[in-house]
Amino acid sequence: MLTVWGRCSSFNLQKVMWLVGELGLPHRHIPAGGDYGIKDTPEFLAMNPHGRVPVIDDDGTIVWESQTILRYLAARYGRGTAFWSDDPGERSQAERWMDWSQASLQPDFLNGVFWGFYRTPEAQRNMAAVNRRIAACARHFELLDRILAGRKFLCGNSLTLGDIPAATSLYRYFEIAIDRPAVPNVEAWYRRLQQRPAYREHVMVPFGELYGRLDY
Ligand SMILES: N[C@@H](CCC(=O)N[C@@H](CS)C(=O)NCC(=O)O)C(=O)O
Repeated sequence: MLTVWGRCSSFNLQKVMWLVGELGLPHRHIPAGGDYGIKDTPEFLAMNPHGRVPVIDDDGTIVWESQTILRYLAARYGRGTAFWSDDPGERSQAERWMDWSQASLQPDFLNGVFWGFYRTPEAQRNMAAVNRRIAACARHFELLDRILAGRKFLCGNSLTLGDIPAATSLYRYFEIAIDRPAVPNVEAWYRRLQQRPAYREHVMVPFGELYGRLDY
């Protein structure tokens, strides 16, 4: 049985749970991190020495780092679906978007805007820095808008691992009170994803508990 640890409001847990839902994998979910604690216990640290969520235990195979977990689950359970290809060139189509998201979009959106603006109490916000990150996000989403012209998902007409990290940002990006450019193709992509039960259940999770909180 697959066990997944992490609180439902965790961005990185959401990526994993979205894929678990898409693949229809039987699993047990254990809330951890945030107010649930657990992540600093010796048992948890023995699984992930960084004490971060998500972590999975798949019949004794322990994996941490959300995007490594995505690759693991897709390779283990997604062969023959659009989530995994044994051809390295084909697989790189999705992997480049995963890595771009983690290296470029996530630092600007999740760290710069979501943490800098939403999670930081108003009196402590550095709005000059936040505004630079909002502008960087506008450029990222405008680029995605150009990529998505004439296609349903980032790598073509099927949902792949390439969509998961970037599209996990969409719910928060469109919900928080910041300036955004017009990105009609990104908005159409977001509407398409909202038709997927796994996206609605695991990504569109209200995040009010995180407002003004920097403690986890
Ligand atoms: N690079 C790691 C980051 C893990 C991480 O920072 N997780 C956050 C939640 S998104 C965490 O554990 N925060 C502490 C907490 O929830 O208590 C990954 O992608 O899995």
